Amino acid sequence: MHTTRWMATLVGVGAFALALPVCAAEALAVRDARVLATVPGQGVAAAYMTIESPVAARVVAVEADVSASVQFHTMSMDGEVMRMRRVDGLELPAGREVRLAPGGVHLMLTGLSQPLRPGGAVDIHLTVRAADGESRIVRVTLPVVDGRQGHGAGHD
Ligand SMILES: [Cu+2]
Repeated sequence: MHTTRWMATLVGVGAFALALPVCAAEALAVRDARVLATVPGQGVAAAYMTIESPVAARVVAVEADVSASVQFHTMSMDGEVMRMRRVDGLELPAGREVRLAPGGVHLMLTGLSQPLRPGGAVDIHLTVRAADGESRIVRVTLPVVDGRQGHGAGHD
């Protein structure tokens, strides 16, 4: 009689509720993602992108297949010397663009296992933790672009 329909409604509601956090994390918008090409012998590469999360979240870890580790760096001038400092993660305020860009916060791929050539691409995985504790892994494909800004110079 009515029982079957009632059950179906319950299942529907349950599935919708479960899907919500997933949808929120999947709506993470990543734009202008790219990694700078390297020259032979260069073990690090800088990567940039613009990230926007609809909910307050934090990028707690980043991994790439082509590098031993991926770190967030900040950049600042110390007199005439550009200094980079590793930071632990990246805050994503709800609904606000966070720009990783030359001269500011950026991603650093360290311990590269291969040179990065213009025209290629690199996959990275962002572990994004929402304020409610829900974690998601978001894959981003970074095209390798020619970068002559000499970013690697600030690194060993
Ligand atoms: Cu750096």
